[in-house]
Amino acid sequence: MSKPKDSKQSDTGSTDTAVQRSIFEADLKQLALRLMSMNTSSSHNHVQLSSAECLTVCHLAVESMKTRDICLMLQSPLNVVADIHGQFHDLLRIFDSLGKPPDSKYLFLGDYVDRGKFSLEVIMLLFVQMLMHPNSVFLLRGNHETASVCCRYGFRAEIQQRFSKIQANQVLSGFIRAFHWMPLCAIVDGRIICCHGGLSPSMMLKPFDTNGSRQLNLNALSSQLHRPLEPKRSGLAMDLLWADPNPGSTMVYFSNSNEMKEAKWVHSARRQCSFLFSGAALQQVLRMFRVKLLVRGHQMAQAGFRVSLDRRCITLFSAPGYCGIQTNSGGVLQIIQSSKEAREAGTFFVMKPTKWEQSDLEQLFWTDMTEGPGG
Ligand SMILES: [Mn+2]
Repeated sequence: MSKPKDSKQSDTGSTDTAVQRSIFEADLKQLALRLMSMNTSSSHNHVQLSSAECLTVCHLAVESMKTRDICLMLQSPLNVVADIHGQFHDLLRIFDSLGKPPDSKYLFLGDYVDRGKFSLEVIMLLFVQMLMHPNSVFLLRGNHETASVCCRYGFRAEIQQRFSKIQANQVLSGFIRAFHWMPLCAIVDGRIICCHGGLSPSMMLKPFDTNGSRQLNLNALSSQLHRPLEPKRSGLAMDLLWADPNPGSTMVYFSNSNEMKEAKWVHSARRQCSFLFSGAALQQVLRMFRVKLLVRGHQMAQAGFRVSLDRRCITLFSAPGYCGIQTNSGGVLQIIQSSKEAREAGTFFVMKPTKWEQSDLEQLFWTDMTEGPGG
C-alpha cells in the first residue's frame, strides 16, 4: 500500500492529488476485499496486514475524522451497532445479514478492540469502510478506544504478537492517535441521541443550559470537548464513554427540603469511575437536546439489547457469546422510520452466538484478560 506523500515533497498540483487519491482508493478497496473475504471457517486465519498499511489507514482516518464534528448529525435508514470487542467473525456476520456499505448505512457505538483476538481486523475494516464510504459508515469512540484501556485488555498484546517490537510500538501509537479524533456522540433523525456510555452530570453545569435550545447545548458540547482528546479521570468525555443507566433507584436525603428523593446521579461503584444516571436525569438531558431516546452500548445484554428507564434508554450489545464465556446474543438496531413523533426506535436484529470448539476459543479470545471494567 502506498504511503501518503509528505506535503513538503509534492508540488500539490491538482493532477498529482487526483492520481494520489485514486491510488489510495484502489488500495483501500483491495484492503477491504482482503478483510471481507477472510476465511471464517477456521479460528486460526488472520488477515495479513503490514505495519505500513495500518499506519496509512490510521493517518487517513485522522484526516477524515478531523473534518467532522464531535457530535454527528445523521439520518435514517441506519443500522446501529454497539460493542464488537475484536469479534471479527461476528462483524462479518452483521455485514452478511444486513448488507455491506454503501448499500447499508451504519453507525457504530465504539468498543471495537480488546477481549477478542481479531481487534486489528475489526478496527482496520471499519476505518477502511469509513474512508471509502464517508456517508455510510460512522464510528463513535468507546471507552476501550483509549490508551489506558486498550493497553490492558488485549489490543496491545495482539499488536505485539503480530508485529516486530519496533513496528508494534508504531502501529499502537498510530491507532491511539486515531482514537483521539473519534467523535463521541450522534443524533439520528433529530430524535435519537447515541453515545457509547451515557450522560454526564457536567451537562447540568454551564455552558450547558437545561432550559436552552438544542443548538446552544450542542455548542456547549463542542466547546467542552477539544480534540485530540484523551479523557481525564473524570468529566464530560469520561462520562460519555463510561456512564451507565441506574438499574434501580437510589434514594438520598435532602436536608434543605427534609425529604428523601431519588438521586439523579450516583457514583458508579462497579466501574470505579463515572456515574449511574436516573430516569429523571435522562429526561432532563433528552429535553436539552430535543430528542426522545438514548441508544448506547457498553453493557452486556443477554438478549443483545435491553430497554430501561421508562423505555427512554436502549442498551445495545453486538458481541454474541461475549469473551467466549457468555451465552448472550448480539443485537443491532435498525432505524427504519424517520417519523419525528414515533417513540419506537426501530427493529432489533439479533444474532445467536456461534458454537466454537474449546480449542477455537483460545484462538479467538484473550480469556486471561476478561477481568476489568466490562463492556
Ligand atoms: Mn464499553
